[in-house]
Amino acid sequence: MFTVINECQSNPCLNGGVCIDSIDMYYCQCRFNYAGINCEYEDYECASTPCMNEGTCVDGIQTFFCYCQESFTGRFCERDVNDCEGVDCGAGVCIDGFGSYTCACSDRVAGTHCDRSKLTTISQYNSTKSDFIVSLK
Ligand SMILES: [Ca+2]
Ligand SMILES: [Ca+2]
Repeated sequence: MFTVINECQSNPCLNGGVCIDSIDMYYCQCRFNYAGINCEYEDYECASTPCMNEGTCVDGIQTFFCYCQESFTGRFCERDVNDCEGVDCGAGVCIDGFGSYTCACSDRVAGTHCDRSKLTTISQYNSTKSDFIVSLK
């Protein structure tokens, strides 16, 4: 004589696992991606801090997602966004930065986009300066 006890009655299997009753014990058939006697484990894929460049890791089922800082992209935020894309530096050369760009201008031009002639700038400067000197006299 033995008493039949359904060990599954307490619903021991977590995360949607299916309980299989046995003699004096039970088994949990875990759903995909879950493990442990009671299907209590699901891997924390963010544990290895896979997101680079201060990206934020969000754990998923057997995967993770990286939310990147504005100037980075890619699955691991490993790639720097090319901030020079679509930028016209005129006679200068665009230098990509982190969330910004710089136009390196040639000797004859100036301005954020190398769109001002330095010669104009200097003559403007000189006229302003002479006006200033005149006003002092
Ligand atoms: Ca996970
Ligand atoms: Ca960049």
